[in-house]
Order: sequence, then C-alpha cells, then structure tokens
Amino acid sequence: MAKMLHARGLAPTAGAGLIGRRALLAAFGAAASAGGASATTIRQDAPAWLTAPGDPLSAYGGRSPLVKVQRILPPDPTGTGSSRTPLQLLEGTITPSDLHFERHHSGIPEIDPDRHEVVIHGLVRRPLAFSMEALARYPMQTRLRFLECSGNSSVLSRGAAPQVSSGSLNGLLSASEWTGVPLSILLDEAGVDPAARWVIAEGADAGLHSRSVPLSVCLDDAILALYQNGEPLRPAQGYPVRLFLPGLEGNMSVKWLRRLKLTAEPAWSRQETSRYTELLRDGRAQAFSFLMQPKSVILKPSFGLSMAGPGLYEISGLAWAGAGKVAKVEVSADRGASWTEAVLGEPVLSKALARFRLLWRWDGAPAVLMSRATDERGVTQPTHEEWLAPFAPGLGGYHYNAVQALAVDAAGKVSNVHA
Ligand SMILES: Nc1nc2c(c(=O)[nH]1)N[C@H]1C(S)=C(S)[C@@H](COP(=O)(O)O)O[C@H]1N2
Ligand SMILES: [Mo]
Repeated sequence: MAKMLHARGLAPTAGAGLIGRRALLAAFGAAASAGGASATTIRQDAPAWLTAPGDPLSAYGGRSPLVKVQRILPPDPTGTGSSRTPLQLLEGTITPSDLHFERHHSGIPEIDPDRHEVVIHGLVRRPLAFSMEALARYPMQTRLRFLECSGNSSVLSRGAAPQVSSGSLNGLLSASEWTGVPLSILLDEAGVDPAARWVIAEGADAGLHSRSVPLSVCLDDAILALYQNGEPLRPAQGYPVRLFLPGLEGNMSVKWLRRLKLTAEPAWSRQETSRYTELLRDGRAQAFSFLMQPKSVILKPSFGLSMAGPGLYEISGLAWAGAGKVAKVEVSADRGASWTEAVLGEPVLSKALARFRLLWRWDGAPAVLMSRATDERGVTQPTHEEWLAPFAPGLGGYHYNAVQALAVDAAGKVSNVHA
C-alpha cells in the first residue's frame, strides 16, 4: 500500500488534485509534518534488541534478512537473457550493485584479471595492450550514470499494456557510480590515424559480443570502467573491465572488454543488424540509433502498489535522458488533459536518473496518471501513438520512450494502460 499523508491546508493548484512545485515549496512545512501525523499508539513492550547486544562485526556486509527485494528473473534464468531491476521497490537514484539489471547474450564469463588484457589496434600509430594492472595506473574519472537497454519497455510497443510491475516493464534500467579510465587518454597514447571513424569494441564472452562505436563518442565521455559503486565491477556488469558509454543504448557498453579496433567503417556486427535496429513503415531499417531519448516512469503508485483510499499521496518516479540533464518532469492525473510540474531531487545530473516527486490529493474517483520528461535540449517524450507512427506495425520496439499511463480505479487498484 502506498503511504498516505494526512495533511490539511494543502490546496491543489492545478487539475485533478496535483500539488506541484510552487505550492509544494510554499507548503513544505505542512507537508513534512504531515508524514508523521498518522502515528497512533506508542509501544510499551521491550523487544530483544533493546536488552541484549546485537550481532558482531563482519568483513563484508549483507542486508537485513527481512529485506527481500530481488531482481525480476525470467521464468528460466539458467540460460542467457536478462534480469530486471525492481524499480518500484527502490528509492533514490542509485541502483544497489546486487540489483543492477543483467543482460548477456552468452552467459557471464569468469575472467582472471591477471590473464586478461585490453588491446587497442587497427587504424592507430602503435597498437597497445593493457593489462588490468597497467589500466589501474591511469588517471580515473567517477560519474553517476544510468544504463538502459534499448529493448527496455519494448513490450509496451506491442498491443495492450501487460499487467505486470513497473520493474518488469522498465527494469532494464539501472544507475551506478562508474569509475574508470577515460578512453580518450588511451586512444591518444595509441595515436589515432586520421582515417579512423569507428571503434569496434569486442567482449571476451563466448559470443564475442561486438559493437561499432563512433570515434567521436570514444573521444568524448567514454570510459573503460573498472569500478561500480566504489567496488570492482560485479561479474555480471563486466568484471574486470567494461566499455561505458554514458547516455547511449546499453548494448554498446561492451562488458568484459578485450579489444578496440579502429576502423574507417562500422563492422555491421550481429548486434547492430539483426538486433537493435527498427524497421520503418517504408521498409528501410533504422540502424545505429544510439542515443537514449528522454523518458520517465511513475513508480509510486504503480502496478502492485495500490492506493489505500482517498487522501493525500506522494507520487514519485524516475526520469532520465541520454542527451544530458532532465530539465523538467510534468505529471497528469487526468489522462493528459492538464499537467503539473513535479519537484526534481537535487542535484540533477547529466545522463543520470532524476527522482521526481509531487503530492496528489486523490478524491477517490477513477483517474489516469501520466508523466512526461523534457531534457535540456527541450526534447519531450512522445505520446504512445506518436511513438508508434514511424515504425512498421509490431516491428519497432527498441528505444521505446513514449509517455506511460497508469489507471487508478475507485478501489485504488493501479493498472498499466495506453493513453
Ligand atoms: N560482452 C558483452 N557486452 C554486453 C552484452 C553482452 O551480452 N556481452 N550485453 C549488452 C546489453 S544488450 C546491455 S543492455 C548491457 C547490459 O549491461 P548490464 O548487464 O551491466 O546491465 O550490456 C551490453 N554489453
Ligand atoms: Mo540490451
């Protein structure tokens, strides 16, 4: 059940009971005190933890055994495929490493860092090989960034919206603090040939996952990531080293990186031809659509997290944009007839997840909630219909970033709908 706030004196300023940015800031005191106002009884018993010493220290922590939040696994998780981050059960803007989504096409290789190297070759002055030890001696950069598979939410592009959790729909999305060596430094050392336009990145998994990356991206904010949330990468995220390309489709951030080959032309690898392309209505295919466009999802409430009767609720969710910062998120409680700007959690970082929040006084009548993000370029999420328009029916699906909608019925039950 979503938490209900019993606040008085907070008047909605826009349509359908939404209390947006302006009013919320003015009424901040009232809202904050409202959160605790639902306490009723003060306990008189003395549980064991108040009277006996607790557990000893440990060399590596774990979470409370009472916390059960897990990745969302496919019915048969033994092969290759993907697990998803249970977005609706998390808070804030960083994904715990253990809950980062996983997407792999040939399993998770177990790599001995002492026997692994990254080679830079092709159109360079001098080919180089970097041991993991050598890489770790270069200057590093740390950035909080999201990673999203371009297949995320694609089921929404095919017919009626399924009744599953938001994590099931949208959880090929996570955010970590990534630390690694800027690729530009290494390319500089290798000496880029003026004829080079592309960098073919190849992983050390059995399928030799490979993608063509424009050289300009590699000279911009690409890093060879060695650390995730302060620790060496998790095996599922590419231990001991992955290419990390902020804001671009996850498929290009090649894990278990073993080779970067500079070329004049793209490789037209399997991952950029048979997959991760969109068939257009005119029969041509759109390939190399790297950039993850602005997107947002309401997580509280969402499917499986119902409302507990009329009253004041905090609506919250995540927004992100591959091109830079999220400039604003608007929320509608009347199927898009009116929109109210939400509050974005500070700091809003480029190519990271932004948490948005606003209050909603729900009167108990059926409603349709929607959110739409606009990035700093001024690009806004399309509607579902607008998103579908260019693609051959049923054959688009990658890079789905349309506005999503949630229907709340009179009983407070939330379902996924198209609006
Ligand atoms: N070597 C290799 N890199 C890979 C993949 C893979 O199968 N092998 N999957 C790609 C895909 S499709 C995505 S969405 C991201 C997922 O990264 P994650 O598993 O760390 O979430 O890694 C990409 N890099
Ligand atoms: Mo992906």
